[in-house]
Amino acid sequence: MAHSMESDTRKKLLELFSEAKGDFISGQKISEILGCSRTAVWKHIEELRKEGFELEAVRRLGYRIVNTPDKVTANEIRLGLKTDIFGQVIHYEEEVASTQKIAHQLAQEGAKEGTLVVAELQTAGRGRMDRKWFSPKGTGIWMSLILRPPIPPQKTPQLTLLSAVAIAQAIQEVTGLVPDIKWPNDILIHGKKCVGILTELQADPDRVHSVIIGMGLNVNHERDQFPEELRDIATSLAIEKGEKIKRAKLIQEILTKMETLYRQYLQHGFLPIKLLWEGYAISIGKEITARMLNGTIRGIARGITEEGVLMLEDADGVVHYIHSADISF
Ligand code: BTX
Repeated sequence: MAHSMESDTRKKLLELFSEAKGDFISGQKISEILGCSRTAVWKHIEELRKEGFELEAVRRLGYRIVNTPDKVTANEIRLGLKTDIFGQVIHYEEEVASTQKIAHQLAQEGAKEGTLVVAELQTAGRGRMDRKWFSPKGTGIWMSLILRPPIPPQKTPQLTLLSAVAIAQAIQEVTGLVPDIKWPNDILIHGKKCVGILTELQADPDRVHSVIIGMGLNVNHERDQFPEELRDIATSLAIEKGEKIKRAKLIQEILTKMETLYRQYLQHGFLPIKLLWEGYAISIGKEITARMLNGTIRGIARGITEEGVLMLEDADGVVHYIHSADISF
């Protein structure tokens, strides 16, 4: 109980600073709004400082935030977050095996839709089909979002495409870079992968309990921070942009875009998302190879269906409907 009181107060304090947009707020006002003593206010401020927030304190004027750290703590993400649901509950940890694992656990325990799990470092970050996802400390965004959509299980791949669009939009907004999406779940910049999305389910055959969207973004990695085997195929936003990016800002933008698209999706279905997705897609109209568990097909990618399934036309003119595969050009 004491703990949740603490974090409620902290949340309010950050909201106050967020509303102040860099202006001073008097200690008096803060203590009134938070309903705590001036000494308690001072203690909260000290704690924010320990987390890397730079706060200026001036007599008679009060406090103001001068700079925020490049961290992905719950506080950092909350400061200025404009969503109603996504990221309103944040579960942050410094180091985890995989944020997916924690999100699954929380979902099972009844976590609310929009709950976000985020970590600085993953020791066992995972990709699709038990592949590994390289998730070093402090440079990337490693997070999982819990959704509870009222849709049947077979439609959940659409949420991967929705997430890809949201992330592409957010990257574009924050960095000015224009990403490409490679069906179904890769986001590339200048042909190299900088984002991976992993969608996992807790479901009965006819009912979804939760969808866990895992998102991995290489943000501030330098080229030599990638292991040898990834250096030619992976990139980071900082490498492509030539400057570092505030990760919390990007997370906020992703959550905002995702919430907007998710609302549209629940109201109007997949079609509006499909149109946006096609705007970023690079595989469509090209000759590609799709590798699946049960074989390989080469052909021309004709587009995606209204369900988000890839249509691949082989040399005989037969169209194959591909639900899950790895694509190469
Ligand atoms: P994927 O199976 O499409 O891609 C995995 C492949 O991508 C690997 O086999 C490797 O070749 C390459 N790869 C590994 N790490 C990186 C990296 N950092 N950047 C670029 N390429 C890489 C993609 O799976 C889905 C990844 C989801 C990751 C998120 S992070 C938060 C959440 N927690 C978790 O454990 N996974 C998700």
